[in-house]
Amino acid sequence: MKTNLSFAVGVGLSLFCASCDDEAGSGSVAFTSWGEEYIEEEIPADVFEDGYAVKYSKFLVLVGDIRVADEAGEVAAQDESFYLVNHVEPGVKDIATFDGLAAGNYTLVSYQTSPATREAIKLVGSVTAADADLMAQNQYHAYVEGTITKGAVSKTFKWGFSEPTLLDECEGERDGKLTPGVVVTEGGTDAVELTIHGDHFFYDDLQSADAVVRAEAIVDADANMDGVVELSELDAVQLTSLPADQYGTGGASDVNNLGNFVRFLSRTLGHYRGEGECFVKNPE
Ligand SMILES: [Ca+2]
Repeated sequence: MKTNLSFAVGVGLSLFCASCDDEAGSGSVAFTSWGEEYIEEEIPADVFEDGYAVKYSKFLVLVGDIRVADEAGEVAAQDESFYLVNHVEPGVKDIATFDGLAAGNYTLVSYQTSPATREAIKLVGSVTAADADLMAQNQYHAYVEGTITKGAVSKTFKWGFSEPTLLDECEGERDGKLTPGVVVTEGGTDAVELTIHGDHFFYDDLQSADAVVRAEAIVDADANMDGVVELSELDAVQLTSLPADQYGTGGASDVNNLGNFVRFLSRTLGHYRGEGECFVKNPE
């Protein structure tokens, strides 16, 4: 069986010693994924500008094609698998671990939240084969179910997203210092959390740092009033029909309705070591 793990040892070092990893020292990088309390528990009403609260019952994301490269772009480790995680399940989940990396700084780390073939999907934790089939057959990179509530108002949603997304040049806080990529130390393990942010679906601006979390427009999109907000109902809401100070798109000029607004946000779920960021790109 073909393995998806591939390693490349530094060629320069191997010219000078027979067992370079021993000479230079080697270590590991262990990637995990976590959806934080917002996905495990709820996004409480005080987070929302308009007093709604959101509880997810399912939050599937495919996290994969993790690459670790040095400053020159030389890939030292890559795992092409896509790990399917249901972030409602409590706890930080182990996904990929790379051992035997020569000690040093690998400043270029990337991963994807992208659709994958069924063969490339690995099940994590309580995720079922049926979940994986759902993702592969629909070519979803994310699938979420949940409930939006405020007082007597309650709306459910079941949304699937098919937006291939490369999260590139990730950096985040490591030992209190903003650090690009990973740092491999001799005999050590750099533990890196690929963090999924569940509140992003409710951001009211695609690019502004002043975006707030709100849900009124999404709740109001339930045109047939059956208590379920469909993505197709979001598609029917033009952004120009919403309050002028909400749902700004910045430079994303092709986003003109609420459905595409939320689809765009589905590309921003992936973060790095908690609040750390990556560049959001299209995979090659
Ligand atoms: Ca509806």
